[in-house]
Amino acid sequence: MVERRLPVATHWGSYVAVVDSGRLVRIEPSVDDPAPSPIGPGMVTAADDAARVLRPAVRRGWLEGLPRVHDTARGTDVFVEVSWDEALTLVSGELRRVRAEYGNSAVFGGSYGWASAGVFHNPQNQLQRFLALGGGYTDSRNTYSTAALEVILPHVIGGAPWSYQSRMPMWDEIAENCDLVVAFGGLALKNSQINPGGLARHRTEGLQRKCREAGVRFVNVSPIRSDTAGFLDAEWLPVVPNTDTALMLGIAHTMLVNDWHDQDFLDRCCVGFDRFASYLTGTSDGVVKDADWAAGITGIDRESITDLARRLATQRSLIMVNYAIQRADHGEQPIWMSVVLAAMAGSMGRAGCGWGAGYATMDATGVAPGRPAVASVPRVSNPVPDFIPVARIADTLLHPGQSIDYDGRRLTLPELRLIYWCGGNPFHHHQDLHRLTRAWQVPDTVVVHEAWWNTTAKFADIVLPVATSLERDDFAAGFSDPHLTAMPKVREPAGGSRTDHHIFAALAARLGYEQQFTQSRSEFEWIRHLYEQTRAGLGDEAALPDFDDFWHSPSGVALPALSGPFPGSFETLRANPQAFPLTTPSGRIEIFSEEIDSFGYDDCAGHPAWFEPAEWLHAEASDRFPLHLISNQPASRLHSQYDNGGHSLSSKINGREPVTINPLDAVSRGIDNGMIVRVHNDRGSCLAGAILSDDVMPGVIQLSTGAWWDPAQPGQSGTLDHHGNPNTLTADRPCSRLSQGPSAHSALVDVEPYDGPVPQVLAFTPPPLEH
Ligand SMILES: Nc1nc2c(c(=O)[nH]1)N[C@H]1C(S)=C(S)[C@@H](COP(=O)(O)OP(=O)(O)OC[C@H]3O[C@@H](n4cnc5c(=O)[nH]c(N)nc54)[C@H](O)[C@@H]3O)O[C@H]1N2
Ligand SMILES: Nc1nc2c(c(=O)[nH]1)N[C@H]1C(S)=C(S)[C@@H](COP(=O)(O)OP(=O)(O)OC[C@H]3O[C@@H](n4cnc5c(=O)[nH]c(N)nc54)[C@H](O)[C@@H]3O)O[C@H]1N2
Ligand SMILES: [Mo]
Repeated sequence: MVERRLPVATHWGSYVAVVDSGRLVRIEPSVDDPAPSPIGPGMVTAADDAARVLRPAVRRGWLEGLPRVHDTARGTDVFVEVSWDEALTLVSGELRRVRAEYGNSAVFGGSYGWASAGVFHNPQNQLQRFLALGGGYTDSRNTYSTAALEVILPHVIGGAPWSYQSRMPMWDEIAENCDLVVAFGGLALKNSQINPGGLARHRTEGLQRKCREAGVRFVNVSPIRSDTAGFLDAEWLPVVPNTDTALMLGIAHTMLVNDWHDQDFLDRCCVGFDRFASYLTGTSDGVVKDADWAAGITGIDRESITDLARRLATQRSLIMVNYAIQRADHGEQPIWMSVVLAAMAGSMGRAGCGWGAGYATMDATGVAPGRPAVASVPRVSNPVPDFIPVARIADTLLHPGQSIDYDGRRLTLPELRLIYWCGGNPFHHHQDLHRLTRAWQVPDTVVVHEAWWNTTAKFADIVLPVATSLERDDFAAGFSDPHLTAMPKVREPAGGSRTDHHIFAALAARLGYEQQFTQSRSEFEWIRHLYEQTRAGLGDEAALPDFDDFWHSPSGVALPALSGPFPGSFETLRANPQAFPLTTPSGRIEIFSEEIDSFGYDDCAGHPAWFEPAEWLHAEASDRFPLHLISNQPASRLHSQYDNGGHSLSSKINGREPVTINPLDAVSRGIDNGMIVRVHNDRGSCLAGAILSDDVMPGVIQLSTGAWWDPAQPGQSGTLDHHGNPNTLTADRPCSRLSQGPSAHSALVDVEPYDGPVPQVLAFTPPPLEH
């Protein structure tokens, strides 16, 4: 017996794999990590569970040929296991046919999803390189995380969509300089377990503690109390979901009428405050946005609003917004309005104060302003110009040829014939899975690379089994994490699984461009090459070890820290707006945007404004569906990843996803702790296990994302989900014509005890397989 200890890097942190005679025995926290995530150890049992895809498989109806288009059998059919040779011949043949008959834009390679850590094996990069070399594909733009923010912020503060990350105060600076943090959507530590691409150490909790010890006061504006850690002693303002904009307007009005606002900063560094002020005072629309008005909408009383306005304006303050508040109908508005509020409060551009987004949504934001560039698989420019806003996939399939608005442009939705998904799980992540099921019947062919028979694999035509990140060599470089970690393979791929790269190389060989795809490098040569390229790019000062030393170093290597001020800094703007303009049309913060105004949208005006969401607690539909569904990120996994892992499975109640309900709402419905309940609306229904808690405000229920969708009758619209995926209930409605982003957090439901026979959860059971 030879026990080996090898480093493991994941989106939820770094670990050590203990391997005995080639068998993965356990995954231990890394000793360097002060707050390791419990998700990692639970990966071990999933590695060989019954849900693993072991061989290429083709849906029988697809193999038999007809009907393929508008095929209602997707999601319900038997799969036939085939050899790799046969599978690759089918996929390459189908790509060739679709390209020849319909053109390359008929191939959808948008393939949104988080996949796994690893610089080389990034599946989207591999897929898009493969498809681009073959003539191109329809791409997707923006993310499910922050589509509204990504589109609105460049208009308001300039810069690239994600540039705010290096322009906002870091936790260290907050501890040193700030008195008051008001966090819209809170600062849930459960979310800071995660960082895209990996992270060497979880630092957010320690940094939050440091702020508290330094005396910073926190206000949690959120429907859920536990969105801030207990040690922060935060004041909790339970806000009616989706009404943050109204609350901020009420605060802004209070600042304005009391003359608490920073007129000097507004004059020198912003444009359009006058026009916005006439909206606040009601001159432009007859509605005074005062604290009473805001109280009526938000459920926060007038005194609290007034008090918050005074403290924000008179103390050294920081306004934080999370991402959830913009995954909602009109999600652009709270983001835009939060910038305006920070500008009014006089804190923008002062050390450790002002405005920032996404603190504690990942371990990187607010921890480090970025990291030096790391080489990645070279992108090939896509010859097809077509793209869709990421969350408009069902619209595109259902309404090809239709035009939609997007950030001042008109887009024509392309006709998609072949969907190629690799590294994402749309049957977890997309809103209204019933509508997605209908849309999924449209294309000729759906190809999916997956390691497990999750719902997306079950709804595919051709499933190619992939090696997991534990089953291949790579190295990790997390988003903003100044660290590189070697990821040597800790076990052999399960069954006949292959890496995504291996699959694409074999397909490229059949299609005649293998050499362009692989550049004649083996996988290990690529990894060495990308590391050495990174090392050379960083130069002598970074002094990174050579590849062989790096590869054998158990805890990886640190990259040099970046230091500011960064382009578009609010500090330099405040100091000298002429010398350091922003890249907005005016060079200043745009409280009024002539550009957005010129788009003429009825759902996104020239300045931030309150629009009633389509679904919220004061909507008419709340008579029938009186509870607002918050489908936030799960504490026990990353989205749907490792829902079959030990940690997530241990969080289930009677095999179902937990749903948290306020005792007032539960008791009036006869619901007890631990009971199986049915959550429902007109779009669908699911079972879940009830948890009663005062942490969730009355009128709100919380059901995290990511339980593998388990439709009672797959393929049938509205069917009951036995497991508890909230996207069986959410609406597939764009935030607005500006961003076309997803609006998962605008959904009304009701909940009742479930009295029927308790069905078995089949989410982790493969479909019927034939050989
Ligand atoms: N209702 C509601 N819905 C939401 C949200 C919400 O707040 N509410 N949040 C949204 C957000 S912010 C996001 S980011 C999305 C997340 O949506 P996704 O990113 O699609 O979710 P994941 O579960 O991370 O899916 C990743 C998939 O890739 C597979 N995978 C992992 N590694 C590899 C690999 O190397 N190769 C291949 N081929 N596959 C791999 C995993 O098995 C998994 O099935 O969900 C969105 N959906
Ligand atoms: N453990 C874990 N961590 C994760 C992820 C994961 O899957 N698991 N996913 C990662 C990803 S991809 C992303 S994008 C980030 C997402 O980061 P966020 O979007 O910030 O996270 P969520 O958990 O969806 O939401 C956080 C809280 O926002 C509050 N909220 C919802 N709607 C409203 C509203 O209208 N107003 C107010 N004031 N508050 C509201 C809810 O109470 C919710 O608990 O998290 C990342 N972190
Ligand atoms: Mo996300």
